[in-house]
Amino acid sequence: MKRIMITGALGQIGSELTVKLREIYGADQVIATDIRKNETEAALSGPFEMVDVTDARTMLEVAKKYNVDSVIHMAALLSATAEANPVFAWNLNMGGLMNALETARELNAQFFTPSSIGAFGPSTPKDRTPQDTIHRPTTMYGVNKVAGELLSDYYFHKFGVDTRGLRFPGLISYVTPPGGGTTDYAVEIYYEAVKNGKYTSYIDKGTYMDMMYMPDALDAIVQLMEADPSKLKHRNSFNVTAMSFEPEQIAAEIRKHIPHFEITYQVDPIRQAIADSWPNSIDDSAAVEEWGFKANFDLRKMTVDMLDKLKQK
Ligand code: AKB
Repeated sequence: MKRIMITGALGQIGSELTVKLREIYGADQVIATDIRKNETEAALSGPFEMVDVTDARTMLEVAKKYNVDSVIHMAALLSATAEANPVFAWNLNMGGLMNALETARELNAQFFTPSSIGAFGPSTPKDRTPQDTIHRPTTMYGVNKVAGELLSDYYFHKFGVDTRGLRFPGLISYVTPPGGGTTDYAVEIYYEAVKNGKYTSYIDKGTYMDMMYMPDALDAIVQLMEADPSKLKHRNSFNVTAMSFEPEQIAAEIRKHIPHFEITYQVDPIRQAIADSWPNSIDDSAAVEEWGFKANFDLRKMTVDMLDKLKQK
């Protein structure tokens, strides 16, 4: 029976992942941790502990208290916030990761942490970006993600920690809004479409980025954590994607349901530069071959579900 500790459990991915893992493995088996508590299902439906990921001692104490055998490390700053505060981003993203890896090593626990399409940079091939390719990111977030992938590989080779990871694209969900990412426009557009029938995009038309609907991202984490380790050649981290689109395409899809929906543009140069340095689309064939990754939602299916769920909110 798994006993999992999640850091950043009340964040964009963590809040839904915690609930899903509790459904699969049992409420008491999943220890949610975050720097502060709120009144959400993730915080209230099972054990919760306050953990600042830069505080190694408390993290280890909590992990030992519950005798966890898996550590899922989600706490991190996203790309735009990291770019606005690079020193803080380095300390939080790298310090937090190091503490979480050390916790996993001490407890001989399995380990997962997400990487991102942000691990790629302007010199990376832009279309169908391969699994193994050039990584020269030009953002602090990207530097953190590449270093994180390498550090996770190091903990596997040096200490035998069962580290695993995914390079996530932009994740879209109606549950917990993201904060401080470059791909956040693809979430905001649905909220604004339902609320006001219009959206001003900070990402310019013609800018393609990979995206995925949250249920597919959660399934991918569970599937990779359960995958047969002997089949994994790329532990940290697998390219995964479900769709690649630009703002006009998502707007056109929304218009099928909200015909008067309007998109206008007020480009944010910082987030646009980040988006321009990332791939247009990535190749996820290693994830498909090594552990059977498959996304169920494309842009059409995701749009139907997002609008439906947001209208009910
Ligand atoms: C961001 O935009 O920073 C994230 C990501 C793609 O890693 N959503």
